[in-house]
Formats: sequence, structure tokens, C-alpha cells
Amino acid sequence: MGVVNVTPDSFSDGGQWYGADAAIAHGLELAAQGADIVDVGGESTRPGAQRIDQDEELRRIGPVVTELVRAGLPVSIDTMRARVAEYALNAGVQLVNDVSGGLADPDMPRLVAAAGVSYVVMHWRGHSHDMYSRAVYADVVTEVRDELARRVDAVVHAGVDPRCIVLDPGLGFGKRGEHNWPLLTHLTEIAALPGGSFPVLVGASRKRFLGRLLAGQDGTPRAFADCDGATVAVTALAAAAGAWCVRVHQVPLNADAVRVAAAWRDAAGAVAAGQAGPGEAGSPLPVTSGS
Ligand code: PMM
Repeated sequence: MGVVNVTPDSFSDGGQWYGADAAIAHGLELAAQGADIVDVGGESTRPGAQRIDQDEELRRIGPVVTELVRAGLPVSIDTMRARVAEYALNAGVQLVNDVSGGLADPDMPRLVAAAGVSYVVMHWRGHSHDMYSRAVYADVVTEVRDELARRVDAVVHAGVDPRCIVLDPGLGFGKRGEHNWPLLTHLTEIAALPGGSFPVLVGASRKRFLGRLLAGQDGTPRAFADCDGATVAVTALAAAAGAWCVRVHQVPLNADAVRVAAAWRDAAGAVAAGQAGPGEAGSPLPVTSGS
């Protein structure tokens, strides 16, 4: 999944694709480089971010989703607002990526259910302006899994087909580095809920915890744009562990890493032995649009 942030202020690529023309060209480029899905978002969720209003979010994403769908790309909409998702669904997007897992807008699960599209349910404890105040965990893997299980129950209760659900541990959202790493190393456990195993999406690309890991000797974190090597490493490890999708800013090397991981899993016999984990890297959307 390649990221198109139509925002002036995302932490990882803020401003680069802010204009509609630049964002559309970037989405086309990501697909040409091997992205199976292009994820379009109009609202930054960087730590400390204040919300923008709905009209502004619609203004940012509208022409971009419309053009990328028209070009024949599988597009997802990264939004917490049902109204914005509805606009994008009408334009033909095939997946709703809701970083709040249906908590920010109570109309979202019903809308997704009616559309019958794939739904990324991310672990989230609240909006970005004060997300670190909620970064308190005694056992992060168990708590994230249990909180995701409650979100799955809620969205299924609202009518979402469980086969359409993708789970996401929400790296960096109300989580510090010491929380992100155990989540990454326990993807299978997080997605194995009592109702069944769900595909997993991992969004580690260029996040702060990678910059901190790669800090220089004086402790200065590595710049976001210089964390792509670390992102590729996470991609390979997550895909080899069975992640269904990785959400990344730079596609070519991550697409290669996904292919390496698929070969690795094949050679290990993971699929044949029934140890497919939470999802197959590179597999198509959990359900096709509108099915
Ligand atoms: N992270 C960001 C935005 N959207 N969506 C999902 N499903 N998972 C994530 O981890 C995620 C996301 C923030 O990163 P960005 O500002 O670089 O896009």
C-alpha cells in the first residue's frame, strides 16, 4: 500500500503532495512502482496534530480519489469521517482505512457495512493532539489485542462482514517505541481473536520510533526521509511473519521486500503447513468491492 498524503503537515512527507495534481501524479507513480493499493488521506494524524474541518478534508481528497479511481487503481481512503468515506466510496474506492477503528465517527461502521468494502480497523485510543497521554500499557500486546477485539465486535454488530476486516496495531498512535516493537513481534497473536484470525496491516513507514532507533551518537534521531532502509527491514520481517499489507511511503524497495518474504514463507512451508498467520502478503483485498 503506497501512501498519498494530501496534507501540508504529515510528519513523514508533509507538503510534498499537497496539491491535487502532485498527489494524483504521485499515486500513479506509486502504482507503477508496484503498489497494489494507493491510500489517499487528507488529514494529518502526526502526534500533536489538530483536526481540520470536514469540508477541507473533502476538498483535499476529492479530486485525488476521483482521478486515481478513474485511472483504474485500487484506492483506499484514509479517513475517520463517514462523510468523507462516503464521498470516496461513491467515487469507487475499495477500502476504508479508519485509524480510529470506528471510534471517531459512529456512522462509519454502518456506512462500510452497507458498501460491503474492506475495512481497516486500527487500534486507537484518541485523537492526535494528546495521544501520548494515553500511551500507558501494562501489557501492550494483550491490551491492544483485547481493545481490537472489542472494536471487531462493535463493527460486526453494526453490520460489517468479518471477512472484510483488516486489523492494524496502530504503530505510533498512542504508543512509544517500547510499545511498537513488541506489537511488531506479536502480529500473529494480535490478529488471532476468538472469532478467527484476521489479515494484518502494518504502518511502520518512516515513523519516529525508527528514527530514534537509528539515532546518531549524539542522540539526534535520524530524519524521517532517511528511515526508508529501516522501513524496508520492518516490511521484510512483518511480511515474513504473515502480515497481509504494509503501508509505505517509498514503494520499490518495499515491494521487493514483500516478494522476498513471500519466497521465504513458501520455502519455509508456512502456507502448506497451515501456518499462514494473520494473512498472506501480497494477496488481494479481503473481499472485492461491493461484493
Ligand atoms: N499511520 C498513519 C496514517 N494512516 N493508517 C493505518 N492503517 N496504519 C497506520 O499506521 C497509519 C495510517 C500516519 O503516518 P503518515 O502520516 O506517514 O501517513
